[in-house]
Amino acid sequence: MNGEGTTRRGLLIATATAVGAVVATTAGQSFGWLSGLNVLGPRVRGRGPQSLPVNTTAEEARVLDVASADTWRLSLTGPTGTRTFSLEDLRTLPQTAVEVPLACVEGWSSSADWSGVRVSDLVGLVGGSTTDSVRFHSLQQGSRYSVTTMRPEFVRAERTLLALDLFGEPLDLDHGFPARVIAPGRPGVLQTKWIASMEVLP
Ligand SMILES: Nc1nc2c(c(=O)[nH]1)N[C@H]1C(S)=C(S)[C@@H](COP(=O)(O)O)O[C@H]1N2
Ligand SMILES: [Mo]
Repeated sequence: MNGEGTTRRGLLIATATAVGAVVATTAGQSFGWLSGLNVLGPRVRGRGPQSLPVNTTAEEARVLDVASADTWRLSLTGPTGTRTFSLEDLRTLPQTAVEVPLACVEGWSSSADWSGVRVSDLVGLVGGSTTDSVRFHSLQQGSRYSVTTMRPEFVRAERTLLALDLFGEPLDLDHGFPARVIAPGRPGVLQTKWIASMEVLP
């Protein structure tokens, strides 16, 4: 065996070890190759609260106070008018559990167990129908993530939720407490956190 062969083999072993370490520390999650090797924040290492990466924290979004306040209410507007719901009110409605991955354009994707109220149920409570679109407003102001419009095929889907829980616990503030959008098949960027209001569009 010549020197070059030994060196190459050593390199291969070192590389395989590094890959193994990355796979082990990011179990259950998939990341871009380079981001997995970088020493960056929790968003790429899968160590956010509740074992899910965080895109924007509640502090960065400047919603810490409003999102954690007992006075939070969901405002829901539709053809029959506007209704408001406390978090307790939402918890008395039928809850649905779904496993849905969050996929972020920043290069990570991570599956999670969510539960909450079907968006279609909420739409029905204010006189909306299965052909309606819904606009969601976040407590977060002045960001491109503050408002999302959802087309009817997602609104009526049985697995589209106003999610209240993540892995069986109330959402962490950084994951959108008290309520966020979880709609299977939509990109992470549209899974709006810290929902303040929903409007059934005319
Ligand atoms: N209000 C609000 N919602 C948001 C964001 C945000 O910055 N503000 N980021 C979005 C993006 S880009 C992603 S990938 C997901 C990330 O959700 P997570 O931080 O709970 O993992 O939230 C989405 N919802
Ligand atoms: Mo994202």
